[in-house]
Amino acid sequence: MFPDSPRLWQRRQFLQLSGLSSIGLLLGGCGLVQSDIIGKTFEPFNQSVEALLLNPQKLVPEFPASAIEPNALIINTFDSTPNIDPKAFRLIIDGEVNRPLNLSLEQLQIMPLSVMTIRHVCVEGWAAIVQWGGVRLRDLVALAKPKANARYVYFKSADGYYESWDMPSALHPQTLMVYQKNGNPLSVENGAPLRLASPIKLGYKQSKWVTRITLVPELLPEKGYWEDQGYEWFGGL
Ligand SMILES: Nc1nc2c(c(=O)[nH]1)N[C@H]1C(S)=C(S)[C@@H](COP(=O)(O)O)O[C@H]1N2
Ligand SMILES: [Mo]
Repeated sequence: MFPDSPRLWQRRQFLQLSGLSSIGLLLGGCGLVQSDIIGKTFEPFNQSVEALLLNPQKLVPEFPASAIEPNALIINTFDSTPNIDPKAFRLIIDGEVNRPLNLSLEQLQIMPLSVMTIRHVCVEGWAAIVQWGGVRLRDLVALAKPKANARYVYFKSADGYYESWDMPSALHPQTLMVYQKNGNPLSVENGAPLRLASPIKLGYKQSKWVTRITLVPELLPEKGYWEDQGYEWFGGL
């Protein structure tokens, strides 16, 4: 359905990126609804990626902006802070997708901005109400046209951190790839240019400096930086 010519492909991609909305993604005429991602078996406990994209899950209540605790978010980085040139930055989305993506920060920033004020909870015993702004991960996954067998999502970070998430959590409407914190551009220490943020997962699931998102059918022996040292994998809140 998508022409092989890189130029045509880029044009299609740009049109889709610039006109993107969750509803438009699935129902709009941009050629995004593909017969190959519709009509696969519905698994109740382990819902298919297409069912999850069509049925957004229940929203977690958010806080008003007045509840933001500007100094409560403690920088928590296991090693050193990577310095990524935002101009050279690319987010790769690959694995079990029909259309692997390689997106610049600019392309991410022309997609619809979602802003949410939520509580960040670290297992080390602190929490902070933070406002995050960025792109819904579900929109990015939909854009990459996931294959029916995609069940988990791996996040690779520039500091060597890695994480894996279950598909329902990754496609939750409040799971965002963010580039703003408390109304400002994300700082390098907090994960710039792009990090994960979600009110449904503990802090260690929320990878900073994400450069690659890979959809996979099964979990690998490596499940996450902290998980591989004994932390619980699901990390739900
Ligand atoms: N790449 C990367 N992401 C990471 C971490 C890390 O060390 N490296 N630490 C995690 C932990 S334990 C927490 S609590 C949050 C902290 O985010 P902050 O440093 O922006 O407060 O980032 C998470 N994401
Ligand atoms: Mo944490």
